[in-house]
Amino acid sequence: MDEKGNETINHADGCKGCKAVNRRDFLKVTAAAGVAGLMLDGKEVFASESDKKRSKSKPKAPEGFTPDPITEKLIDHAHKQNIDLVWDRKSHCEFSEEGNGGIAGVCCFHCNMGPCTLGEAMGYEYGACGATADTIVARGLVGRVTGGASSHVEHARALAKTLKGVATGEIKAYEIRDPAKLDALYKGLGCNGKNKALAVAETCLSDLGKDHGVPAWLGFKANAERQVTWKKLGILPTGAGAEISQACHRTHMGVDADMVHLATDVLKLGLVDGYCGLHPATDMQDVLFGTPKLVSSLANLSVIDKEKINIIVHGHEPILSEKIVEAAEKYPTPPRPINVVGICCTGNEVLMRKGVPLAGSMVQQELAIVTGAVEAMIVDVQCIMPNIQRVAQHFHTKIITTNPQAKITGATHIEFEPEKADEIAQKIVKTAVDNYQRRKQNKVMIPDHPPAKIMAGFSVEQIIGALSKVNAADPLKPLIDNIVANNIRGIVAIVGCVTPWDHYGYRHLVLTKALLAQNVLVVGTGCWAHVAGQRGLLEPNPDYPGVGDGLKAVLKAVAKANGVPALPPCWHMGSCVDNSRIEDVLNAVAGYLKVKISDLPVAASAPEFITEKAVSIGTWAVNLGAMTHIGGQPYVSGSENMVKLLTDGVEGLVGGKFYVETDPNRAAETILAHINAKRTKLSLPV
Ligand code: BF8
Ligand code: SF4
Repeated sequence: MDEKGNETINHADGCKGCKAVNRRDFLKVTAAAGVAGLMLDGKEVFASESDKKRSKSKPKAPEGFTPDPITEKLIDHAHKQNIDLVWDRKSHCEFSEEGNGGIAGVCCFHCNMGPCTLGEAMGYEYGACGATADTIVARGLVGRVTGGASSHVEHARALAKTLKGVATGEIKAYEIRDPAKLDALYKGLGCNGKNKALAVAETCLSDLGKDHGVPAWLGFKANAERQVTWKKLGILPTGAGAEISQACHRTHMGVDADMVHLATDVLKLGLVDGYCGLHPATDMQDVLFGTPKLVSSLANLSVIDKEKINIIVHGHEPILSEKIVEAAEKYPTPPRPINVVGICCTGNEVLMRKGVPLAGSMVQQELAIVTGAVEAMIVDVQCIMPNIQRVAQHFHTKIITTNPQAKITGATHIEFEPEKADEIAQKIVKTAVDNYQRRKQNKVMIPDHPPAKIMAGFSVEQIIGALSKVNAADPLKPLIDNIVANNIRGIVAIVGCVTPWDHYGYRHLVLTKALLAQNVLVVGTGCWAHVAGQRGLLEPNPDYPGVGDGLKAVLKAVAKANGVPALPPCWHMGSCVDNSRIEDVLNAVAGYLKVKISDLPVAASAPEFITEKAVSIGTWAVNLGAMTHIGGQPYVSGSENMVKLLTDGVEGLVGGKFYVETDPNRAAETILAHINAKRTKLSLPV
C-alpha cells in the first residue's frame, strides 16, 4: 500500500512501489470490473444444437485391436447423461479436406486485408498481399513451433524463478533435493559464484533474456558435432525471448516472405525449445524435487477410488503438484483418506518422483470428471481442455485454476505462488476436501476394471545406475554390446499426445507392440506413457509377453543384476519436458560408438501428436538427427515445397527429417526399415 492507501506492487527486480499493473493484478481488475466469469455463471452449459448433431456413433475397432474398456464405458456413461466429449466434437474447420484451407495450412489471418484462404476449394494462388502458399504455410509453422517452444520456455522460467527464490532464501517451501545434480549443472554450465543454485537459476534466466551468444544449456548438453552443424546452418539461437520475439515479427504481414528463410526459423525455434525449455526444466526439477529412480505404481482411470476423496492434479509444472501431494499427505484428519492422482504430464512428474498413480492422458481429462467421484481437478498450464468446466457443471467437481497465465471461465481460481506454496496448497486441498460433502453418490460410476501395475522412473541416472550393476567399470557397455549384437535392434522414443480421432491409444499401442516384437527398445514420455501404462506395457512382467527374444534376454539380465524380478518392456522417462533425458541417452550412445546421432539405429515418433509443443519437440528431434515420425501433417500440406523440405531436404542439412504416417502398422514397417538401414551402414548385423 502507498501512503494514500492504493495497492502497490513490489516487482521481483527490486523496483518497489511502482503502480504498473501486472498479470496478477489484471485478474483482480477484470474481476472487479465484472468482466471475468460472466459467461458461465448461473447457466448450465450443454453442447449447442450443432454440437449435438455431431456423430456419437462409434467407428468399428480396427481388426485385432481391443478398445480400452474403461474409456469406452465412461464415454457411454457421458453420452447417457447428454455430456459431449472431445471425441464427439471433431474438428470445426469447414476446409478440412486435404489440399484445402485450414488443414493444409493455407488460411491466413495475419492482416485485415484478409482473411485469405488459398487452395483448391477457393481457387486462389495468392493472398491479397501476394503471399504464396509457401509463405503462408511457413509462417504458420513458425507460429506453431514458437507456441510450443514458448510453453517449455515458460515452464523453465517458472523453475528458474523458484530455484532462485530457494537460493536467496526468499522461498522457503522448497529445498535442494539433488545437490549432486546441482553440482553437475553448475560445472557443466560454467557457472561462477558461491551460491550454486543461484548461479544455475540466473544462467537460465539469462538464457531466456539475452540476444547474443548461445543458450548455456545448448553449450552444455548438445554434442560438439551438432553445435558445429547448427552454426554452419545459421540456426544457433541466442536467447529464448529474442528468438520468440523475432519469430513473431518475421511472421507479421509484410516481413519475411521466403519459405526457406522462414524454415530456418522453424529449426532455430526447435533448438530454443530444447535448450531454453526442455533441458533446463528437467534439470532444475531434478535439483528441486529429486532425480527419478525406479518406482512402482498404478495406471488407469480406475485409480479414482469411490471410497476416498479424489484430487486430480493436471497440467505440467511439479512446482504446484508436488505441493498438492504433500499438502494432501499432511492434511489433518480428513473425513476420508485423500487420493491424489495425476493427469497429463504433471501426472508423469509426480509418478516419477513420488509414485502417484496415473489416472489418464490428456484426452481422458473429461472422463475423469465423468466418474462423478472427483472432488477437485487442480490445473496449472498446458493441455487443459476448457471443456472440463462444462463437464464439471454436471457434477460436484470443482475445477481449480492456479496459474496467473491460465484461467478458465467459470472455474475457481486460487492463485499459486511459490513464495506461499505450503499455505496455498493447503487451501486448495481444503477446498477439495470440503467439496466431498457435495458429491452425489448416485452419480458415481468408476468402471470395474482394476488399474494396471506400472514401473516408471527411468531417468538417465537410473538407467546408468541399473546398467552399472551389470558392468560397474563401463556401464554403457552392456547396452552397446547388445545393440551391436542385434539383441537390441535399435532404440525408438515414442512420445507425445493421444488423439481423439482414433480408438483410444490405437496408434501408440500398435506401433509400440510392433517395435517391441522386433527387439526395439522403446523409451517414452508424455501421454504415450499413460496409454502404455494402462495397457500393460510398463508392467514389470517376467514373462515379457510380445517382446522379441533378444530384447527379452537383455531386460531379464539387467533386472537380475538389479535384484528385481523384471523390468517393464518399455522405459518411462517422464513428462514431455523430459524428452531432454532422451537426448542425453542418445548422446551417450553416439559418443560411445563415435558416430553421429543420425548414424544410429534410432528414431523418434509422436504417432498421435496434437499440440504445438509436440511440433516444436519434433523439430528439435529432427535437429538432433533423428528420423521423426508424426501421425499426421502439421498443417503444411498446402505447400508442396515445404512438405519436401521437412520430409526430405532437411535431412541433408541436419541428418534428421519428418516422416508422416497415420497408419501405425505402416509406420512400424518404415521405422524398422530405417533402423535396419542404419545398422547396415554401421556394418552391424540385421
Ligand atoms: O506435454 S503429451 S497432450 S500432456 S503435449 Fe499435452 Fe501432448 Fe499430453 Fe504434456 Ni506433451
Ligand atoms: Fe491475406 Fe496477406 Fe493479409 Fe495474410 S497477410 S491475410 S495473405 S493479405
